[in-house]
This record gives sequence, C-alpha cells and structure tokens, in this order.
Amino acid sequence: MLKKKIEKALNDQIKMEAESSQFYLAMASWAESEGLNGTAQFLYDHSDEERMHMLKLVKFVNERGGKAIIPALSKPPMTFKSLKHVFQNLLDHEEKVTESINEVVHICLTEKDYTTHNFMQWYVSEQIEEEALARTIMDKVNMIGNDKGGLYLFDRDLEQTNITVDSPAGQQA
Ligand code: OFO
Repeated sequence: MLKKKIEKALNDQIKMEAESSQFYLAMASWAESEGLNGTAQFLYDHSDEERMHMLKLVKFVNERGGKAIIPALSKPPMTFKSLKHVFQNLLDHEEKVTESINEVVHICLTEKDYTTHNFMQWYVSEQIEEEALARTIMDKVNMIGNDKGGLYLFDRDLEQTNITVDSPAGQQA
C-alpha cells in the first residue's frame, strides 16, 4: 500500500508529465503551422512520449493500492517567438522535470519506500537522456543562427531523431 505522502508526490508527477505532453503538443502544432514539419514530427513524438510517462505513473499508483488522479491541464501558449524559443522552453522544462523527479526520489528515501524508489529509477535515467538530447538540439539551433539553409537541414534531421529511449526489460514504456 502506498503511503499518502508518496501517493501525493506521484500524483503531482502525473500532472507534471501530463503538462509536459500538452506543452510539447502546443509546440508541435506551432511548428507545423510554421512549415517546420520535421520539428513538428519530433515534438509530436515527444508529446506522446510524455503521455506514456504519465500513463506509466497512473498504472503504478493504481497497482500499488493508491488512486491516480487524472489532472485538469492549463492551456499552453499557442505561439512561440522562434525555433530557438521553443527549444529553450523545452530544455528549461526538462530541467524542471528532473528537479521534480529528484524530489520524488528524495521523498521515497525519507519514507523508506524502496519499491517506489526502484520504480522511479527509470525516470531518473530517462531525464538524463532527455536533458542531453535537449542540450544537443539547443547547441544546433544556436549554431544555425539565421542561416536558412541550416534551418532546412536542421528541420530535416530532426524528423529522423528518435525521442524514444529504451525502457528496462519488463516495463511497458
Ligand atoms: Fe517525462 O520526461 Fe520529459 O518531461
């Protein structure tokens, strides 16, 4: 049975993953409307990935005898100033998610819930991958600057970039 404190921390994390999915969906839609189809595809996939992170938590909370809360979501922005602005937002957001995951891990340790602690390790690794990817993309965006040819290649390359990282055996990611 989940302790109330852990259940609350996991439900907060469910909300955060749902907000991430919604935020990236808004970015994807903006990119698509700007004709950046590769970027849009990458962000649509990223949004799906975040929904999967949320679902995994929902199932875990319910399986452990808690009650998952499906949250109301705030409306994300509809427009972004630039591609750089999109990816800076994405990187900042991922850093916030990492902090939040670390906080959940910390609560697991103080509450001596080693089962949830073990479950959360998947998220810890995932955040390392996602932050690294977001930084690599930001570096590229900075390198391109206002070069239209560079932007074309960047957008094309992003379409091939796979956001999905490996999930540990036996865990439905
Ligand atoms: Fe759920 O990993 Fe990004 O936010």
